[in-house]
Amino acid sequence: MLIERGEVLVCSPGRNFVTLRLVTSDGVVGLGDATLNGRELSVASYLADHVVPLLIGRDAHAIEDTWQYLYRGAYWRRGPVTMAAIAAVDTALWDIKAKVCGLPLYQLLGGRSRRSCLVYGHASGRDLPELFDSVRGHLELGYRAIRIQTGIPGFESVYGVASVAKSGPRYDYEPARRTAVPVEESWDTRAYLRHVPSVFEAVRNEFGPALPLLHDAHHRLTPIQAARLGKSLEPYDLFWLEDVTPAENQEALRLVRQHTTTPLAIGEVFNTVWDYQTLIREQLIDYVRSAVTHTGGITGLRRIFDFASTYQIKSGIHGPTDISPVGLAAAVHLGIAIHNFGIQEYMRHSALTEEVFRPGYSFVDGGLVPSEEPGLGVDYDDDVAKNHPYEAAYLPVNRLTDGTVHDW
Ligand code: GCO
Ligand code: MG
Repeated sequence: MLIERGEVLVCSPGRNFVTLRLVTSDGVVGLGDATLNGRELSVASYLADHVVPLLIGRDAHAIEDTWQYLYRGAYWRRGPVTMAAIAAVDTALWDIKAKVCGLPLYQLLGGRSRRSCLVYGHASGRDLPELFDSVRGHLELGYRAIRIQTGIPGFESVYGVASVAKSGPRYDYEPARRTAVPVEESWDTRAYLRHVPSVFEAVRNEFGPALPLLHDAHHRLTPIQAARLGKSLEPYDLFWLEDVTPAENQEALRLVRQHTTTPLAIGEVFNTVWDYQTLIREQLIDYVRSAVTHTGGITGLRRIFDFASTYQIKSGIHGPTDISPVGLAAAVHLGIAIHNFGIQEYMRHSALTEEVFRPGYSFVDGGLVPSEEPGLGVDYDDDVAKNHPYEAAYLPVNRLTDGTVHDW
């Protein structure tokens, strides 16, 4: 069974998505997600100009060989654009193989290790009353673990908090804006560090000790600031504290780790197992945050999880709305199969997105359950998609109050 055709599909049902569709000589169709928020067209070009032409006529079953061919064979290896493109090919080939076998994809990854993948949702508010409403809304929807983000007094917009108040429980903060240049936000680390512990104290007082709570510092702290934050949050028993430092400096986590027992999660901007080498070998983190979409697909992420499992480090797959339903479906198939599953991020796509991508996974009792259809269990509707063409959008740029560019 040979790969006969590859189509790169770009659509924007409220936000941009890049999808690869591979079609075999037997007419079997596979889908892969290649969405890289704010840089979508670079991956679309990498796929259309440099990858799809190499796939035509290749054995559709040779997943590992194709992965190595695209990774080692490119000479210029790693990086988010390359690894998102490889991810899309890899995921589409797994989708095809599972369809040919007539099995849901997780069966090819070893079968079920659990009934469902526990997820966490995103509660946010500019202040405590708004945050509490958002937490309650999530609990009513059935969430059993919740990420907590709030505004910082004196700051207009802060990462993870919708800039306009939203009614209803759905968390639909999408940081990428459809503007010609990125919007700019501002930041003060000292104000943040003073504020966050009081937020968690209030949430614990209101919602009790049992609810798993998470928090994302979004790469903004130095190692010593991160250590202080981890320590100050210890009384509130976090499930994890995410991306405390810009972790391309893996050794920085040694200092953080020496000072706090708050569990740490890192990796949404990582692309390969090499990005985790020190973090995993020295047991500097507790959860691996990568997405199938950004780490070379199921093949690439499985490699990272297997390495992590030898150190009791668990999965925490990145699942914001910029991972398409195709990428999320792949995550759920992988998460249900691996032994070292931790938790899955689940923000919920808009109804319009789910009209373009018809996902077969379901949200039951606070967890995601994969589709039982052969393959990934996601269909792409070209007719709906063509009414929603690409629109340029950027993630924000962050500045300190004196104007210095800071990590966003
Ligand atoms: C998360 C993330 C996202 C990112 C987004 C960037 O934890 O889900 O931090 O919200 O900001 O994926 O495109
Ligand atoms: Mg994050």
